Amino acid sequence: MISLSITIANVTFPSCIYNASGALCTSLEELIAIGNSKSGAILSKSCTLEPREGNPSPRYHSLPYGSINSMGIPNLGYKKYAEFAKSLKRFGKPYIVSVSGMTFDDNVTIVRELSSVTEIDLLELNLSCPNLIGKPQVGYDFEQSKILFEKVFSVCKKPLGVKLPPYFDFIHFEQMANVLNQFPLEFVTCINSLGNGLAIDVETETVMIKPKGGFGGIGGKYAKPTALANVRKFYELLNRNISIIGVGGIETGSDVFEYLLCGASAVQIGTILVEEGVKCFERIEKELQELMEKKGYSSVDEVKGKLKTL
Ligand code: RRO
Repeated sequence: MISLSITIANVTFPSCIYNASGALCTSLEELIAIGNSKSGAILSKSCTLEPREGNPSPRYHSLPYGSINSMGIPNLGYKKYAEFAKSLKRFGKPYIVSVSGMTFDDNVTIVRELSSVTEIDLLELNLSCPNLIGKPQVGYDFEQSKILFEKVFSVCKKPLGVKLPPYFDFIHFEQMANVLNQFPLEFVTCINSLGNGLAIDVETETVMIKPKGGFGGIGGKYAKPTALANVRKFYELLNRNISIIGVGGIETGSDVFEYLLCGASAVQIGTILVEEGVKCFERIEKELQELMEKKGYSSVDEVKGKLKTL
């Protein structure tokens, strides 16, 4: 059988396919369900210093080719995700906590505290939540990102990666890559949802979600070409010791294969996990294995980055 196992920061993932932060991963029950599934890791919902209710509902809607959300970081507060670590250890796969502090100082505090919890394997610093009212995404401010990394790496004792927003212009890829290459980052996750999209119900002539007048992050198939481009561009620009994790519109094993070709070491599943539940991991893994077998590949590393250009 083809192995989909990978290693990032000396941590072994039994499969390169796992959940995206935000998709069915807020409560302990949901995290246990991911543990019991074929997901290659357990990644938590982004956490803040204090618990949050999030934005008013409705705040998620599925769309013909994906989803729109403006959740507003509903989560149990970082201390709970630290507490959960012990009971998630038994699943024998990495436990990753996503961090999305409301302020610069909150991010530093949360990273410092979580980095001393033995059973947490990695941290994913989310610089790209598009749904906080009055708060721009840090990932679009290259100078501020650099200042934050300087501080975060001075307190972090765990392998740490960063989740980025989508970029659309080559100069912005270069500016961000230039910042990222200066730090001991273990991975970069591309991409967060396409920020501030708008979905409309023609029948009622109304927006689909309540917060921010209906504006929200777009996920699913709508995001895939942009996500592939971000993975590819960062694969070209980043130091080779920084792994790239792809996320956006993955529904099938063939979708995962495209991400691997672009240079991803692993991928995360968001919208389709919400729609299909944790059984999606087994299906997508099987599809990927069958495709790789048909093409004569036997490991993720053999496919990684092999995209051909014309
Ligand atoms: O909770 C959210 O509204 C949310 C977050 Br933190 C994020 O990073 N991306 C997203 O689409 N929604």
